[in-house]
Amino acid sequence: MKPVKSILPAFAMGLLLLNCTMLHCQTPNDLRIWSTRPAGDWNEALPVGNGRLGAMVFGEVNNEHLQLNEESVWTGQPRWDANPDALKTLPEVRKLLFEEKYEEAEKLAQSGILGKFRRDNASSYQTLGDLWLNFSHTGTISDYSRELNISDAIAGISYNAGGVRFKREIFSTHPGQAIVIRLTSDKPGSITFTSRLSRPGNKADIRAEGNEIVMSEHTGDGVGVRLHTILKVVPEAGRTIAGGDSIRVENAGAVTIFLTASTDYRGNDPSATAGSQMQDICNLPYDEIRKEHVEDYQSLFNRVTIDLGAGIGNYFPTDSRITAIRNGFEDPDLVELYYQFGRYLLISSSRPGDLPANLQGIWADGLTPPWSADYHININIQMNYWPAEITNLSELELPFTEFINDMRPNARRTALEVYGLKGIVAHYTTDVWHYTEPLGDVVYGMWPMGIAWSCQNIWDHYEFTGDKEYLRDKAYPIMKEASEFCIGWLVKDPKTGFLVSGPSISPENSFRIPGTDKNSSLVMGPTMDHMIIRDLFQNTIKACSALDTDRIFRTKIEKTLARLAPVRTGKDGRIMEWPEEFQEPEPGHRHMSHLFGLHPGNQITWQSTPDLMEAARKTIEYRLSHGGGHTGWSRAWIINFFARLKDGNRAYENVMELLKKSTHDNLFDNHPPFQIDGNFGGTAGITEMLLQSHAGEVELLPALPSSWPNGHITGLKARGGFEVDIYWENGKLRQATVTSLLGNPLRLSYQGKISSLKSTGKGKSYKILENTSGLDIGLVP
Ligand code: FUC
Repeated sequence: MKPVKSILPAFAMGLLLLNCTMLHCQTPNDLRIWSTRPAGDWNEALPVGNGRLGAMVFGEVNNEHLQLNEESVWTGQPRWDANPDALKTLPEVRKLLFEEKYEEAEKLAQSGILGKFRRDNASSYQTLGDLWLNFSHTGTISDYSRELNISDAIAGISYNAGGVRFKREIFSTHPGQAIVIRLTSDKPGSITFTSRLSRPGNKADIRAEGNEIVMSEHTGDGVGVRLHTILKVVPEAGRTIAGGDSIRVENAGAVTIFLTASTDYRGNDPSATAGSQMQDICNLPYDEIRKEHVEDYQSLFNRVTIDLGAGIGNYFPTDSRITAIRNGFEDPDLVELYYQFGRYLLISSSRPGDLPANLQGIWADGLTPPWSADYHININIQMNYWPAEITNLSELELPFTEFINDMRPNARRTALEVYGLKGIVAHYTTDVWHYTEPLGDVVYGMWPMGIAWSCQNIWDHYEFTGDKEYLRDKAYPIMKEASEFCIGWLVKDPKTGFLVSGPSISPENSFRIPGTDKNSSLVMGPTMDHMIIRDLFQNTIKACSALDTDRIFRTKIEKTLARLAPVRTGKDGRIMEWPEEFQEPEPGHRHMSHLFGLHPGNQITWQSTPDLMEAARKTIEYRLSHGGGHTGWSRAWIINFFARLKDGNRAYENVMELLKKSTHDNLFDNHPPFQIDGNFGGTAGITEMLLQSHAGEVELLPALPSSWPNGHITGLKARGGFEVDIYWENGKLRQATVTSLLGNPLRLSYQGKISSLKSTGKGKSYKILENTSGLDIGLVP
């Protein structure tokens, strides 16, 4: 790709910059998503969130709109929808599949194993409602700007109206558990507006009294949570009039608006919870609330800095930068912004004690968001957490572990009643009521690997933090039960003698039944299942050793592992997705499940399986040449694949494709309309280009593209408890610093050069330089 910036005539750039200065626009290295116009639709609005409570800020001058979310606003209830015939049907489906009677097997599994109830229509995440602030500015509006500053997690709107400069600051504070809006102007007594709450469906009870509006509803027409929202308007000077569902403020000097909300999802009284949250915050000075918010946010966000080289992009509004990227412009600052935005989104949608980030994090409009904005566990939620450990946000992974932990009672019941087995199992998706039964259509529903895959993220938290208590009390009990299920689930393939998983699918993909024009999905032994089970078994064995526990169980896993079907390559050199080399009706399918071993797994590496690396590359190329990567999350996964293949330029090409084809103007991942996994997968992929630690060594700059010749990244984390800063120049390592947080041995690599320390000092930092024959590691005094 030709870097357009190098051919922009200098005088044109000068003019642009001059213009920009006049427009109050940004300075380089600002981490701001900004625009010179209000959001035209939801996908242009700006997200704020404190892990639980969030808003999309539209920024209209006369009609400010905040679409609100609270993570537990869900319809539905706990249910049990397992197919009562499952247990007796299972052996027959397996027999039919081993006899290669795919059509019959799939039909039987559909009627006899999958539950008949369509759970996807029975429960959904929903919007909390909408907040409206109606101003009636007249006269000329000028110098409008709307931004989200992701270095302090504050959204801002400013404009001139009738010669007065107005400003709004909006954030969602984690310490304060509230959304806070501050309205100011440069002319005393000039702020006049009406505030109102509403909720789609018009079923909410909304009352305004004094300085407060209260909104409550029992969602799902009574089958769902009860929600309670309080809005409090605190003006400085001026007067307040409440009536009906709104509060009017006239001629105030400045106004602070607080919004708190709760549901009864955790068994609490939501009005008491929202009330006490309001009580705790509404009398504090704004500056203090703001300061505490920024400090709390930055304690997480500031752990990582990134510089991929400077451009002129920061001078331009984010929407025009996305357009420029689509037209071939290279904008390393936008990649930095996109990268840090992924971290911003995780900090804003996943805090310890809260629910994990769903398909849309916490930001979803309306009463029926796509896929109910649920928790898909056949890649999506796992991808949400890929950046957590590596970008130094370890504690934000904990909601995911807790969520899987909370699924265990249902998951145990499903293992026992549906499959007659010990242990825990869940399928392609779940919701806040933690359902685990196989439901829906075979092509996505007949896949009992949801928990087993999640165990990888759960184990990773231990690998990065070395937190033994977490391993003993949280991770290992889940991994043990997931392994118990898999041990019982695997059956001997009469043809090969290996243990295989089935009946199961390769997530959401189909094959052509040999000799027919029909498609099917169900087999005995999809490759991905074996990769996931191998990963789970290997990690559970390591966990047993680390905790010095369950030796008999450990031996049982080892014996099962030894008999597990190996990865096979087909005649054309690609990794086989199914046990046979079937024809593929959709060769560019978005799921690339049989590459799990390359990423997020570690079974396929240059160090241990170079042949499979070549096969993996062919597999990706084939998918891409047939239109693969067409969803944001799929494209983001491809970045991670090429990073693991150590092909920096191909990884970069896919970063650009993600920005060009799957990114909205507000930098949200576009999976029409929005899905957050692509954002998280993108941030993870860029990290994997600069640092990897999955193959037993800490590898610096494994996939540095030629487009980022100079730069640095600081504060990344590596397995084994290391914090890593890397600086590079002219495409080569200039210097790295590795700080050992746990005192573990360190094996470092850079471009094939390897250096090791048998032990490191806990808390000690080491400076790494490349020399002609290897790497120098020196203790930083
Ligand atoms: C998986 C994907 C879809 C979508 C859905 C929520 O099933 O195949 O693209 O992301 O999850």
